[in-house]
Amino acid sequence: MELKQNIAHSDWTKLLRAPYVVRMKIYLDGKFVDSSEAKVSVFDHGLLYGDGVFEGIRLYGGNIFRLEEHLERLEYSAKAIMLQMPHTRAELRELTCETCRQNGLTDAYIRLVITRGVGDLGLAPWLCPKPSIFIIASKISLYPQEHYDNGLAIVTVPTRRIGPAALPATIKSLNYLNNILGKIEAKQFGALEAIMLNEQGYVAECTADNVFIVHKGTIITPSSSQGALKGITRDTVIDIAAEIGVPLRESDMTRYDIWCADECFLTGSGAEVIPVVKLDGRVIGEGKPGSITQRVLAAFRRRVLVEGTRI
Ligand code: PXG
Repeated sequence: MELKQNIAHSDWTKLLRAPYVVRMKIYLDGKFVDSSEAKVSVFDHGLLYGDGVFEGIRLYGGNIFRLEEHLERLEYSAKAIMLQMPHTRAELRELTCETCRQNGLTDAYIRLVITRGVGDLGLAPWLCPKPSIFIIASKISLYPQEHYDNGLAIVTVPTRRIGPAALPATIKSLNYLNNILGKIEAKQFGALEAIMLNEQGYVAECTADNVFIVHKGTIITPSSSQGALKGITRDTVIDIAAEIGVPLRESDMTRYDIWCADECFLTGSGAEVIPVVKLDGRVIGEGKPGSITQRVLAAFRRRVLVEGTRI
């Protein structure tokens, strides 16, 4: 497959990492094992069918950001797919912290995954007697700093966000193929992220980020009923808007609303708060990160250092 390389090649390589070659301790089904030993079965239904749920969590300066909210979302995702949680909330909290401690990390990306576990071939989840769980705490590479300084140019991709009747966007499941198709299309257009529309043509979210615009002094974001994940960073931005006194509302959003917005930014545990200055070739606002976006980003960076669960 040939992908157009409009993006500086270095941008992509900076985003590529191979954490599995670095020695680290992984929590896997009851014990901490070396990464070289951390293996799941080819009969795991998480692998065979994408049957499982996960969280992507951040550790900042020894504090896990909004751990309770992530664990709650994980529990809700598991409940929605009728997956038995292998640990209590208290156990998961401790195991997540311990994974960071075992690896001597103070700043990290934590991936917590629960799969349906090992079973015979066949979709039926009852073929899998025991769910499997693993927790990886690894270093994270963010978008290159220049994109926080200058803003991203993104595109709308043809692949639509899966509708809520098929798979509610609120479930953070291991089925990311829809988003991956969006990511591939973004790269073909030379962009690092992409707007995904829902089946009705309204803006849902990006492939791994929520989307916000600022219009005439109000922050606006699509509601989760339009196909947006209830992002933990999104919730944080809602709190920040109240803190800094900027009105915020959830609303249906079309591409037009973004093209004609004064500012646009994306949020996610990986991306944090990142400005967008162009969509589909249209310059947004003045073509540079807007003042409200910068205030939100500054407030976010303050919060992550003081909020959180000490490991
Ligand atoms: N929408 C989707 C589809 C996501 O996957 C978000 C929104 C933002 O949610 P949070 O809770 O993170 O604010 C996500 C999150 C990765 C990675 O490994 C993906 C996410 C977060 C962190 C890392 O690519 N997606």
